[in-house]
Amino acid sequence: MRIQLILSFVAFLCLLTACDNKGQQANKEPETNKYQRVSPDFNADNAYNFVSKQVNFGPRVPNSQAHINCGDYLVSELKNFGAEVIEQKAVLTAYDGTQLNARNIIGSYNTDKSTRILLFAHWDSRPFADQDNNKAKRTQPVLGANDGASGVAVLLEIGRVLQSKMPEVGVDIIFFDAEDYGAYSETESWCLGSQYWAKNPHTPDYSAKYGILLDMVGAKNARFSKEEYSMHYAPSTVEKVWSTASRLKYGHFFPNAKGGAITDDHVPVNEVRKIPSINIIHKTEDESFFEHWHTTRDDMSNISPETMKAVGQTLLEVIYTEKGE
Ligand code: AHN
Ligand code: ZN
Repeated sequence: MRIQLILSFVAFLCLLTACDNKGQQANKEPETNKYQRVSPDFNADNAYNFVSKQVNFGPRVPNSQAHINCGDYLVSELKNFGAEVIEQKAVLTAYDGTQLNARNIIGSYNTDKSTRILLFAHWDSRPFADQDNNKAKRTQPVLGANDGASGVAVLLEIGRVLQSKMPEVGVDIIFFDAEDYGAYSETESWCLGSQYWAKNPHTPDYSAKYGILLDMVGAKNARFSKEEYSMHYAPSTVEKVWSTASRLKYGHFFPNAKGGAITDDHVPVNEVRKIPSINIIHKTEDESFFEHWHTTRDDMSNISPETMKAVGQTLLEVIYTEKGE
């Protein structure tokens, strides 16, 4: 008798919850007030593998064999993803007089479109880990999993997506060389590849509606603040990218916070080529770069597919919501 009572009570409870679920289902808002993404999926595992592939060549320091091998790989990958590829080779003089055999690698999509978006990152890695805690390691080269390879990896995955479905606009991807061979006291010594390209674009009078630089976009819990040159030269692009990230629920990576000015590849693109360009770069709340910046610990252990997904999907959404001509 008692068992029966309990059983019927349990049955009664089940009925109640079933009714309740049904009620919730019926009351559920139609998904209309939820933002519907228009861009194809950015595959974060692919992006992760593109970082690993670059890092496995070793440090991509100009004039090294690893640098040549990785450059060849990037050219073949862009071609594989359907881009029209132009290689721009130049001998550039570093601050210490070293002649760098540099190579800017450019991959273009929808070349007949006049409305163009420029996406860029540097692909070289720093010759000295001068920020390493261990003094003995400061003359060693940097692997640059985050500082270099992460931005390139996000752009390779974007190239793969572009091939699968063309957006309305044209897109140019540039992997700049010789960004990281600089001396901290000499502003001009950084960004040699982008400085060269800004004065000698791959097509005469090349321009774009706006440019987006990716720098250190692969670390766990990355934080991208609104960098000062970006806000000065391209505030509407900053707004577009940050609001798109927020709509896609990636707002925690893109806080509404100002960051200081950074000498980086977007500076010559803004100042010489006059393309309004922003820098998506990892900066902590206390204004320092990502933890292992310019150390021997900038390796695969820092790399997070979640961070690259947030950056890559946001960029794809920006690209696929852009109207072309
Ligand atoms: C300077 O430290 C002068 N510029 C930062 C640009 C940079 C170096 N990004 C990655 N590595
Ligand atoms: Zn660097």
